[in-house]
Amino acid sequence: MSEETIFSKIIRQEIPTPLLYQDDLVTAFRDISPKAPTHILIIPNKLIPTANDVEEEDELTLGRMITVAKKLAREEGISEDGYRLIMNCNSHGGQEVYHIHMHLLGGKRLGPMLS
Ligand code: IU
Repeated sequence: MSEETIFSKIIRQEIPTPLLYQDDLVTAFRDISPKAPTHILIIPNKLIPTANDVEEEDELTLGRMITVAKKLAREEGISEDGYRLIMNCNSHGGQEVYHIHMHLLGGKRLGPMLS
């Protein structure tokens, strides 16, 4: 049994964070500490702690995360210039919240990804 994080409370709106999108599979909201003019987190409603925990039955959810990212990028007006989608895994990947999430970053030219 995995431990819930603050993201589960955001999904259930026990912490009233404005949601940009929510359906039966995924939820999206703005990152509390934005690293770019647009910085949105897209997360599964189901608690999946890390990319290592993704299972075959989660494939629809993971795909939905990308189609929602595409939709939100269009709404943010960053589709044409481009954006970056990132998912961090465990400590070497820089993961801080153990409920997988896709970062949607854009609105400026981003620097080199690897460092
Ligand atoms: P990471 O990939 O686990 O490193 O990213 C976690 C992100 O979650 C990070 O960018 C935080 O600013 C963000 N975040 C948030 O938006 N709201 C919260 O309540 C918490 C973290 I805790």
